[in-house]
Amino acid sequence: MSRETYCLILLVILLVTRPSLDTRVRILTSNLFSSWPKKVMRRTALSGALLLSIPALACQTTSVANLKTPEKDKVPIYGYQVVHTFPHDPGAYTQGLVFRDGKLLESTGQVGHSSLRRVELETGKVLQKVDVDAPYFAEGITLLKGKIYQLTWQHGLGFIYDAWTFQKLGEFNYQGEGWGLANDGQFLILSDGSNRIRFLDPANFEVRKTIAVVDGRAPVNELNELEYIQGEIYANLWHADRIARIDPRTGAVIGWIELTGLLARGEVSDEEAVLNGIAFDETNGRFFVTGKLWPKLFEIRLTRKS
Ligand SMILES: [Ca+2]
Repeated sequence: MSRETYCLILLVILLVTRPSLDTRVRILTSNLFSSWPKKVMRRTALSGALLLSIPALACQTTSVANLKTPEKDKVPIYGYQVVHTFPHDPGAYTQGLVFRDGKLLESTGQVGHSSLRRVELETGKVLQKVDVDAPYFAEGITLLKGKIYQLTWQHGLGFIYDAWTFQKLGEFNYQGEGWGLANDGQFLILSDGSNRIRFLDPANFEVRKTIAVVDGRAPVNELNELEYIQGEIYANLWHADRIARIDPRTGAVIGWIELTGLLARGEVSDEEAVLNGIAFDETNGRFFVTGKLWPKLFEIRLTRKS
């Protein structure tokens, strides 16, 4: 008999007999040890129930452990195919990227060069731009219910803009650093360079939930630019040619996208010109990625590697 079958049978027996288990064990011990004092018999009955429970608990623990291990080992790895290559402003230090209504929205960083832009996908032409003045270093952006939210790196200050006019509507505060930003239609989803992702209520910017991103048991740190795509969080990792696909309920990494070789060697020279920027065209299912100071933006299709 397999261990699983044994555990199942034992659990069924326990469930069926549980309400009267104490009584049955007492009758049994009473018949066997009728001459023993009542106090001793009661102890024997309880010990019997405990002894029967221990294997069941052991079975349960083993089952949960068995469930976790294969999941950890089975995180799929994806590669890519380039569908289209588009021009991208090589002066844009990309910190936030969104696709909405046929255009890209982009946030660029570095003090004195920070901005919010609307960009034509096909040409890379900047159609609309508002500068973010020093001392602020702009970071992630997201568009939620007609408003664009933009983070700054180390000032704990965010800006809110009208999504069409780029008119500034307000500001908000948050604890710690601001790196990437996305939303799930309800909450702002914020990364801060650690493995922590916070969910902020856009009504008052209070933290409603925090998840710790882990690959198996290992924390996945330096989470950068984000995108919420079809129920998952996609996250760039700073200085890595890979994107993590994250379960927003648990923080578990449920897939890796390997993008090594996407931009040919020599196309950028700055060591900070790293992959950063994920956007998704919900209408047509198109997936876009670029990097800081990259001259190109790519539409890619994911391929399963393992
Ligand atoms: Ca994004």
